[in-house]
Amino acid sequence: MDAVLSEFGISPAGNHVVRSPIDGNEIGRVAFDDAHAIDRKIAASARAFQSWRDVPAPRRGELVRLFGEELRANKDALAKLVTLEAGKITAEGLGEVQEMIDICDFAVGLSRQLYGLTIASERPGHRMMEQWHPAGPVAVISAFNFPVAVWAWNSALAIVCGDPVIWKPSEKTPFTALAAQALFSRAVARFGKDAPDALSQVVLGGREAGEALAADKRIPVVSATGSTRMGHALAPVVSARFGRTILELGGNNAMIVCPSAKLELAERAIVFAAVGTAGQRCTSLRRLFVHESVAEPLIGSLKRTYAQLPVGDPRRAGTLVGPLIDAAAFEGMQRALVEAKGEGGSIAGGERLLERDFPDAFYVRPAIVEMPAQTKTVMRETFAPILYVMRHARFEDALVAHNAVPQGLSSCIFTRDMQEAERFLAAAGSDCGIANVNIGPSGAEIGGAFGGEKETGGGRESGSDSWKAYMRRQTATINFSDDLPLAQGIVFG
Ligand code: UN1
Repeated sequence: MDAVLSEFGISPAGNHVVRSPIDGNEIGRVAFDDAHAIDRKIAASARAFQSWRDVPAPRRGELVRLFGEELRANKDALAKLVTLEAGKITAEGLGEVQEMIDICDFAVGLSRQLYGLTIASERPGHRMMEQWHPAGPVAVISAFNFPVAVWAWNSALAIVCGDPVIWKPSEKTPFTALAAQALFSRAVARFGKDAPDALSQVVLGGREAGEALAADKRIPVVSATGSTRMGHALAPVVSARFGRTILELGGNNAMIVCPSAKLELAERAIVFAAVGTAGQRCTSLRRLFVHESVAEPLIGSLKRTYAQLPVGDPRRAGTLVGPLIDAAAFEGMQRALVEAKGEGGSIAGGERLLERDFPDAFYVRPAIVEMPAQTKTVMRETFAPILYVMRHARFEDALVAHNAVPQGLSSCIFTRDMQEAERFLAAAGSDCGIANVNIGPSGAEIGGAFGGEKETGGGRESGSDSWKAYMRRQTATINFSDDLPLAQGIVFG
């Protein structure tokens, strides 16, 4: 471990113990930033903004290009850290770093495409346009489950948009954050003097650190990923000072399986989405609505697959399901299973595994829970590999149930019936930010805007025109005539 850390120039020291979910052993210690340190970092970020906003955007893109090169060169080492700290299997750790590389490429192109509109003016001899200026320091608060990719979605865009970044990673994954920051610093060193100090900084800490960033007027944009509860606490603090939030909160993602679905495809999608990352993605599949005509073969086959899933050390080749992040995650899962049972659920799997080999880590067999209806427990997001399965007879009923939960992140339908697919994507269809046909709900590409509605928070990160959230819009009108005509044809004096 120390060898991996020293590769990134990190020497662990401090009071906060960081443990690996793989075996519960200490990885190292870090020091949290106190209120003074956070204040200094915010001040440094505000200073960095003064010069970075003047650097031409394509030049800012060059820094992100160099960062992408560092990520490519250090992909394996960074992915290893993701596995150690977050417990992801190797393939998913590598996939996470690949997302970082992809968003860097996207942002480099974007650095030449921060387009505004030219708008026809109603006044003669006038030109009206919309321009996008850097917004200012952006705080990124990220969660343990995507310890580096989500920061990269935000920061690659923010840097290109002219904004310095202050990053508060999860206290469960600080080393991965420090490593990513070290790679960014290497890119800065290669870039040259026009990158100010403190363009990207890490703030380590718990809830108070996040609160300090949320409350500070010098930070116009706060992008936060985590639970809906966290969002409820944070959003009012930011909006009370008229700051802007980009929120990516809870998901309770579903799949509707229709009679015409290709079941082998549906099953592969279900397994990847429901048990990948041990069910700890925002986009994990949690609710399955199966048409009664295909329920028996699909559920039967799923149960057989689940019973044989390779659960274990995520570093070992062949493992598909690594550990839960900690004891609290395990307890949350067991609580949900007990409640679901009380509501009439019939449970397969869900038990703890490998307790003897790893007494301080929490491995589980992913659970399939057949529910008589969409109960209270099903409507709640439990961040663990539990798949609630419900049967339906009518597409309309499945769609209503699909949209009946408070969250609105990702969704999908498996069908080869064009009408069902289109109805799912239509205005009265899925109410989520992401809606897929014949693809599971997780594993979104970076090119699309990522985020969701309702309690998911409404933010959009990553691709499409999400960059606009990191900039301020200015409507500028220029009079090149010798007159002063007023808008709305007003004659004044
Ligand atoms: C998250 O879980 O917070 O779509 C992000 C996916 C990944 C990102 C998930 N690209 O599953």
